[in-house]
Amino acid sequence: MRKTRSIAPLLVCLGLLISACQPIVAPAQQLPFPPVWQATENLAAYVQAATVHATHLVNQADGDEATYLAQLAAWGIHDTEYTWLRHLDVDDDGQPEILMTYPLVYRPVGSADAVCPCSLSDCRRLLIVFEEMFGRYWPTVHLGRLETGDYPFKNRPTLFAVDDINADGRTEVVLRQDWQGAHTAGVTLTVLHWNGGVWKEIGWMTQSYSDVRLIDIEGDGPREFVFYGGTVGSVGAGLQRKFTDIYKWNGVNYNTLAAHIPAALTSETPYWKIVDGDIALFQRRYAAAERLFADALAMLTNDASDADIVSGATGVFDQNLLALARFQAMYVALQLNPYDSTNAAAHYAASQAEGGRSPAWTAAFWSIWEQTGDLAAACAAARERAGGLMMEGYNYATNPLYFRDMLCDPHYTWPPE
Ligand SMILES: [Ca+2]
Ligand SMILES: [Ca+2]
Ligand SMILES: [Ca+2]
Repeated sequence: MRKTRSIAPLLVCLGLLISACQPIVAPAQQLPFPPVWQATENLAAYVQAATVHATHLVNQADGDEATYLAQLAAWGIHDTEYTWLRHLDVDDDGQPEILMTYPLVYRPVGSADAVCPCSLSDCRRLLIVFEEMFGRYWPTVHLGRLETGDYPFKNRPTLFAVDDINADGRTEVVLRQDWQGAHTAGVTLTVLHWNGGVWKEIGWMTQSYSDVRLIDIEGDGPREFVFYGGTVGSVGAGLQRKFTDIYKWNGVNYNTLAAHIPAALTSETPYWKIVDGDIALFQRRYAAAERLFADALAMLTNDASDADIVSGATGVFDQNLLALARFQAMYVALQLNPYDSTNAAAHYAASQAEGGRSPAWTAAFWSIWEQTGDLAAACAAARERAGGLMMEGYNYATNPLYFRDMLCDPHYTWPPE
């Protein structure tokens, strides 16, 4: 009892002390809403104000991501897919830095609405690096191309990777920016390296509608960037398909396009079946070519498969594709069976029944071949008959192709796009 009575005043005193000290130990400082950028405002001034605000924010959160996100949420900013703090040693000095993705709140030109808060569909961000010194976080460098460009706030950098991706023993920072054009969206990657004084850009790559991977394809150490996509998002772009672009470390940067590979043999339409069939012919892969031309014929002669042909393909376009597929099927049948023309003759007969342009080309070919067995001379006759006609349905995303270049062994530049 005595003992209890003796420490009671002490507890009261201690309680007073703690409550009195609380504002000093953990300041109940209320941060104002982030600075709002207006389109007419000076960019540098905004970035400076935002950096000051972000510095208060990261120190108030004491570098804690959950606290940081909670503060953003309290302001009504729910960009949690991209907004975070990362503790990473980006300059290889053994001490982690903080990389903060900071929401850029802006007011669009001509908008009377006060503030458009950052949302997932249209969120602009700053990426800021903080160093820890003397128990506080200090801003160092802005990453990305924020300070340059006609419309810098189109930049939306997020961290794609922080690692030694080129196997030189130093850390790289890879930023990802998702861009949105008039009718096409895409992704841009920027590779940055801390050279001891400034961030150096050692890679810049972009592709539309892209899935991006960072993998070491050959297993030799440095990783490659593999982009799969590349289509254009407008009706006027016409028939397209995805392709794979591979960017490789060349000892200096990541700007070397090491490979550009159409998504061969995954042709989505009769057109691409035929193009891939021609590629297979060019490679002397006759069985693959035969299958691809047969697939194209099946799609073009079966009404139920018309859904496979993208909207915008006209009846004339389909007829041309049918003529090409028929001719090429006949040609590859002769390549596969030079001493048995049964299959080729069946295609020849079908071509005469199907109408369109096919009868003329095929008849020119067939008469020469029947008389001489000379494929080259027969092909030359067919090409001459095709003349200067080009495929209809081409557009800005697809190089126009001459029929004569698509007959027999292809004569156009690979890969056609
Ligand atoms: Ca460091
Ligand atoms: Ca490296
Ligand atoms: Ca590699």
